[in-house]
Amino acid sequence: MIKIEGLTEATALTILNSEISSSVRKYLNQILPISDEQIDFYHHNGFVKIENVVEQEFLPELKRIVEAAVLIRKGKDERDLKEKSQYEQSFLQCGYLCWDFPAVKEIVFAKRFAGIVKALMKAEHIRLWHDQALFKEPGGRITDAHQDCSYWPIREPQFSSTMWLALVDVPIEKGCLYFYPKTNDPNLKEYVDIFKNPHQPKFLNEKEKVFVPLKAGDATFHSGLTFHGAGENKTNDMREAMTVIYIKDGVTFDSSDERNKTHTSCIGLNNGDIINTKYTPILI
Ligand SMILES: O=C(O)CCC(=O)C(=O)O
Repeated sequence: MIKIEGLTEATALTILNSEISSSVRKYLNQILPISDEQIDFYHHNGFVKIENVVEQEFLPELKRIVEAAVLIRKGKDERDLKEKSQYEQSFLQCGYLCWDFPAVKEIVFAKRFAGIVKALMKAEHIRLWHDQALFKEPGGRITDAHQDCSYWPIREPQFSSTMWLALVDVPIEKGCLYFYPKTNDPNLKEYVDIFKNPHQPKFLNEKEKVFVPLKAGDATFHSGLTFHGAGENKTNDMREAMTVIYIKDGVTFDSSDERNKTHTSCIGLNNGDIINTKYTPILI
């Protein structure tokens, strides 16, 4: 049974049924400029850390909204961590929250975040791919190393990017992300079945592995190609992160892999179509 400090189902519903404050709404839609060095770092290494994507003044409201949504999605699950599948022991995964909770939609649709990806991808327009809160429970196991694009039917995976926003401080011992720099190479592909039967791709043993601890409000952005994972949560507190995944406008649907071709975000598309569904609106 998951517990989030200070939240009950009733208070969570009140939060989710309330309007986001006008100051946070304004903040979420202000563009945050990033530097050429940050853009170059992202292209070179396949990820970049950006500090203070959400400043302390604005974070508590965002954090409470995401926590409330997670509690409503997962609060009825009575199982202990040990009773869960190996995959579920890596994180509580709550996807497509923005379509159920208007307050979460304000966060997921924020131009502040999409604008960073627009700059990183040097794109004209950015679409939403999907969102997911990823909370790692106290005692939660590692997140096995993988490449996100394995699970996504996108023909141009170099134009997909995940924002992983820390809602709490995430030091190494709480299960921060680790990345394998420079694995954002279209020639490096290996499907890791993190859901049922994870393995460690052999070539990763030769690669550098970089842990990226974050302070609350910091975020990392990683390419859909970049191999990454996360450590265990050795603390007694929940590791709380919100992710939003973006694609460059114009990327196309690739239905050639049976394992991912029924992805919700591509509903109704035919092979080769531009990804433009009700789940993938233009954000900026
Ligand atoms: O949060 C985690 O433990 C893993 C996150 C991840 O793999 C991702 O956001 O792509």
